[in-house]
Amino acid sequence: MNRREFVKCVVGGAAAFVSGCGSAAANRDAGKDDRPNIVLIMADDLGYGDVGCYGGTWIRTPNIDALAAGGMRFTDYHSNGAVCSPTRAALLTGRYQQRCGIEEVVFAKGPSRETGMPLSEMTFAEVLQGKGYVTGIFGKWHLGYNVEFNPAKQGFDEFRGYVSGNVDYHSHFDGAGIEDWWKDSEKVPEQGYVTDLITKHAIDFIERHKDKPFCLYLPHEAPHYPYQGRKDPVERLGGDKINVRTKRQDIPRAYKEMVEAMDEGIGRVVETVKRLGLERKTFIFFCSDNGATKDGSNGPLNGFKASLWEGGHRVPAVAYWPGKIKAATTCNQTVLGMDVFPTMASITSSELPAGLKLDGVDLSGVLFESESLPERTVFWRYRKQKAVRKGPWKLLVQGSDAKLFNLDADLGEEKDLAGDKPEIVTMLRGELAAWERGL
Ligand SMILES: [Ca+2]
Repeated sequence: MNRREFVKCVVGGAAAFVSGCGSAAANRDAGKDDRPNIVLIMADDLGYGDVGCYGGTWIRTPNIDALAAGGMRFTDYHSNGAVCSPTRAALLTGRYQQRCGIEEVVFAKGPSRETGMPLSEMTFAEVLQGKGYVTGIFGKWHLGYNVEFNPAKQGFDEFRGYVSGNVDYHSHFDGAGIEDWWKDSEKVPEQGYVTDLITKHAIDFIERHKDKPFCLYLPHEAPHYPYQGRKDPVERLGGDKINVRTKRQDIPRAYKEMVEAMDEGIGRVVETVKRLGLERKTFIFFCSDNGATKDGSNGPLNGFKASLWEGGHRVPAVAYWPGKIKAATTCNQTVLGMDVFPTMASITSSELPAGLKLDGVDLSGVLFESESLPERTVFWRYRKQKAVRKGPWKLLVQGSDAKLFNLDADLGEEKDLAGDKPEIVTMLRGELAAWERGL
């Protein structure tokens, strides 16, 4: 059975492939469905130092901070990629992005624009759709521009948003000057500030589906450029009349406003979940898709977006589920974006199609029982850099150069221990080579 047949079959309720599908549908009819909802919120280029509960002081993020105060804050969470598209591929598929060929940004210009995540990939949305969930994505896709790669083809019942890496927050033109605002698999323009549109559609989705199990994916644009607050002018008018990067001189002011608008939107989404009485049956997870650029802050971390120093991929992440996740807890275990899919599958008691092997691991024990994950080695690869992580050790490889850091003692990656610990370097190099061979 291929992936398409699996989805079709399960949606049709004909298969015993996903357990409990038929009885769940009956439950839904009776209005007593106790399957938990999922709300997955992801910021774009938000750094460790851009969020209050991570020690950031220059931007106010009371609503993200409130999720951390009422749930679990991860100090060692990493995006799988150091840039947008690779992280999203891994998040959606639960596997290293290298496996589906999304190692680089899917760019708005050039031959890259014609590419996208292969439809043969199984996404969390497809698995949950098969389990009877209503699935929605509002915000940024960035896994293919052509309609053949649209979220509607990858398990999402509803989509409002854009398929490129960034759009003008007001005019919704992408970096190539092409209008980029969609309703499902059609371009349908809509007036409004991107961050507020995402929030508006999220609330509407929750209200419409409050009596069914839903999976809501909110990939925000903030604080990715173009740097535009709610009252800032349009920068892209379409065609050649664009500035791909803003030329404004007051970037910090705009950046701050963008994060605060997103934080406010997150607060409104959480408030909606509470108002509808869904708080104790909704798993909310917030994260960023890579580290901040030099316009933001990665706090104590070295490096920025697009590098494999910690500042490129160690990012804020918070899990919230009152009654299930203890309030004000901190998780110091190494966790990656690709772990979100298997965690969702576990929480929703979804079985994966036979033969689908995920690289991520189920975090339920960590979230609900304060358990430790089994020891594992994890990997990053982007352009000329590769990184390996095992326990406190991180190997950062660039060409023939390899640096070794003990992140427990040296979060800022300042003291290279490669010369002192050659045996660890050799071990991690061996694991890296084996991982690359297995891709
Ligand atoms: Ca990004």
